[in-house]
This record gives sequence, structure tokens and C-alpha cells, in this order.
Amino acid sequence: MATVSVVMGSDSDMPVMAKAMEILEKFGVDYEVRIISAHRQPDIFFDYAKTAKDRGVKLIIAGAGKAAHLPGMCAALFEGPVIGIPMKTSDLGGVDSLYSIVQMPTGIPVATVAINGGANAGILAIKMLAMTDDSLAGSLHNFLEEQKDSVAAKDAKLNTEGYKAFL
Ligand code: RP5
Repeated sequence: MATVSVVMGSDSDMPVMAKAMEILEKFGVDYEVRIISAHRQPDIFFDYAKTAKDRGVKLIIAGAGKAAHLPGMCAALFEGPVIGIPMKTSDLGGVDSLYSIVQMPTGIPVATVAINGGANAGILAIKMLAMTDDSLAGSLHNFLEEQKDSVAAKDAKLNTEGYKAFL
């Protein structure tokens, strides 16, 4: 049984969705992953989203581009939280995807991350799950501390070696 469901509208979304899955794997969170198009396969999509809760899914990470209705329709059909990832697009730069995902009507929210924000979607999922999982909360704490330390290490390098060391 997968705790998180990762779904994307097309295989062209995979490089961004992989960033979210890498985070889930890093924290040892079970997930299922699907390519389902809400527009091209509405019946299959409907069944996927309607049965997610019964499959044990606690939250959905959904990525899509252009007229990106997949995350919003996940939120309409699934009662748990949905994290939406807007894909960068060639014609409108991903603003089309962003607006399609973020501007949800009252009552049906989608927690929308940045355009191509796959890693942040994964981290946000971990933060949500860590609220009721002490072991995950500990791993999250260590991750955030390591992130803090890595910036401090760059600052120390800047001060000892100068800016040219970064060029
Ligand atoms: C969306 O249309 C997908 O999420 C993808 O980002 C976009 C383009 O899909 P393809 O034409 O690459 O399959 O449904």
C-alpha cells in the first residue's frame, strides 16, 4: 500500500516528477507512480482518483502542464491533500500551468509549488507526513540541518578562498 501517489499528465513531465520521487525515496516513503491524462483519459483518471483513498493513499503529488487540470481534478475527487506541480511549457513558460493549478475555487485547494518545483513538492509531502510520524520528523530535522550547514560551508569557503573559488 502506497502512502503517496505521484501522478503526471504525460511522460514529458518525468524529469520534474523524478525530483519529487527522489525526495520520497531519500526519506523511505512508499509511493505509487502513474501517468494518467485527465483530458485524454477522463474515465481512467476518474477511477484512479476516486479509488486512491481506498488504496491507502494519504496525499497526492500531481504534475501537469499547459491547461493543467490534473491536480485540481485530483483535489475534486480525493479528500486528502493534493500538491500540484506546474510544468514549464514552451509556449507560455509555465505560467499557463501555474495559473491553471493555483487558482482553485474555495473549498478545493491545491498546494501549488513553483513552476518545475518537483523537489519542493517532495519536501512538502514529507513535512505533511512528518506531522504524524516522529521518525520521519527526525529525518526531516536532519535534512534541514544539513541544508543549513551546506550554506554555511559555502559562506566559510567564500571568506577563506574568495569569490574566484566559485567561478
Ligand atoms: C499535460 O500536457 C501534461 O501534463 C504535459 O505537461 C502537457 C504536454 O503533454 P504531451 O503533449 O507532452 O504528452 O497534460
